[in-house]
Amino acid sequence: MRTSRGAWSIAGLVAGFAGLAMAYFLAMVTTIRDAPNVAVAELVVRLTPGPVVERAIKILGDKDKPFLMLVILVLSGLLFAWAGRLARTTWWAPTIVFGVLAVIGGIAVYDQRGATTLDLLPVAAGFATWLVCLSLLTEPLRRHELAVAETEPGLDAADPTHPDHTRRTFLLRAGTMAAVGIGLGVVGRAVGRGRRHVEETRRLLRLPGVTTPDIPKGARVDVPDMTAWATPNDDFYRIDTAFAVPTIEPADWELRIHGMVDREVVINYQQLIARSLTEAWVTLNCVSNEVGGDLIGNAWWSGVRIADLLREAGVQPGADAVLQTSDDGWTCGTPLSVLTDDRDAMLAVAMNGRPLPIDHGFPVRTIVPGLYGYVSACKWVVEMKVTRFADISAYWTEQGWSELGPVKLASRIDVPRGGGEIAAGGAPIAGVAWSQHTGIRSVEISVDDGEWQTATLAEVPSTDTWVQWVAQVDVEPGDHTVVVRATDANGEVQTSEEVDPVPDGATGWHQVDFTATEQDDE
Ligand SMILES: Nc1nc2c(c(=O)[nH]1)N[C@H]1C(S)=C(S)[C@@H](COP(=O)(O)O)O[C@H]1N2
Ligand SMILES: [Mo]
Repeated sequence: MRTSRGAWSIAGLVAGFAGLAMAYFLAMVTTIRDAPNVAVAELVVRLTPGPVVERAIKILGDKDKPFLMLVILVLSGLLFAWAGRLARTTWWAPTIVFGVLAVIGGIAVYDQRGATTLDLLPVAAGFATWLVCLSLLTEPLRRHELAVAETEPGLDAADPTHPDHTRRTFLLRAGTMAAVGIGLGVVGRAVGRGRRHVEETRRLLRLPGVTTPDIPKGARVDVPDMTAWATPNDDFYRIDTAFAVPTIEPADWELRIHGMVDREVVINYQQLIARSLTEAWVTLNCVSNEVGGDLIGNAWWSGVRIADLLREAGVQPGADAVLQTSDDGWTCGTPLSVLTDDRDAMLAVAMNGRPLPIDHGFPVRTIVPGLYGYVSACKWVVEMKVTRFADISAYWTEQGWSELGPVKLASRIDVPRGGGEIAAGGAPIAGVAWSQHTGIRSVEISVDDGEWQTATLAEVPSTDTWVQWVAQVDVEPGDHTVVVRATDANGEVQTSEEVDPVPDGATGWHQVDFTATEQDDE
């Protein structure tokens, strides 16, 4: 007696659905819009001629989508079972079946609006899960066939070559995979639902006092391809340690200010947004930003001044730090001084006139002009403990990053990009410079190690933002190099010393190679 075809089909089915569950789970926790099988359904709808879709809707009513999903899952199931049966004779045949399915899933995911290569991760993980699970299941089946064919009577049932043993191994593995798969599905569903609901709440939120940003006159230099002065939310860099970002309903949010204070303050979202709001343009950047890097953005933030809340709590003498904690457990230690002086350190609720995007800390995050994000800009902030630096450690300082994180004076060339082209005989070179809360006095560039040439600065509303600069150059056709340096409002000149981001931010001058080409003047 050999194993029945049924066992091989079951191996294919269990492996197949385990792979789908893995893909679904990853799509939900990495906040990708939906699972690959849903993307396939959408692709099918897009590719189906309109009249057919209308017909289907007429027949099926609002059950059209569940019906299509069911068809896709049943078809997948048949293919999974078939792949399992193929595995009995050829190891590579199921790989091809799964491979083709993965490619279809990948195409469907990639075809979605705004898809990135990262969105392919669930598909790739699902494919890997298929292959691993299938080989874990076919291995005992193969041994079972041998065992049935060759076992001598009287062999102990605990012996690995006994048919009972191989059968048990198979059932145990298949059962475990099914259970883990169901678990992934359930958790993925809960995470996905939570996010969708918070996304909905966020979309419908109206925040009185939050105004839409007006880009200050004169803040932009008029140069083609120049970086936007105000960074749109969708383009704003994102850095955090969260695998699944916290999804917090505003109604559930609460901030506790405690530690070395006279009165503990607990404030909920309604109470927070009922207070008077401060709004300001603030440029936020990451300590990990390399010279010339793009981990920097400028936005119009609306929020409540932290200084006022701390005053109400009554900070006790001896405190010099605030340990901020995020809903996801991430922490940062912020100097008390920057939270209580006259700068716009705030609990921000809106970014560019809209409630904070979930990825950028919804419903509330901290923004402190003049400090790197890792010591100040706590997203999904839920706790502030007034304390002493001597008594605390925080997420990044435990990894060896510096305790204090004031931003360093820096400048960047944006036009031309490295390897780019400009017109020979007269063209603009432009970029940004920043030293938040200190301000930029001047920017200079030098082409091919020539004399420093002073750039023209655009106007900024405060010292808390980056400033755009432009310089007109006149170069011969051919390859050139340009380097930039800034001077801050105190007269300090940006250092040329090249230092890595660890432990407290990179320094060095940004340099760009470019080619100047003759222009036809017609
Ligand atoms: N909860 C939480 N907040 C966080 C971080 C994080 O990992 N978790 N990263 C910080 C770092 S290092 C930076 S540079 C900024 C980035 O903010 P953004 O993602 O909105 O640009 O958030 C800060 N706030
Ligand atoms: Mo950062």
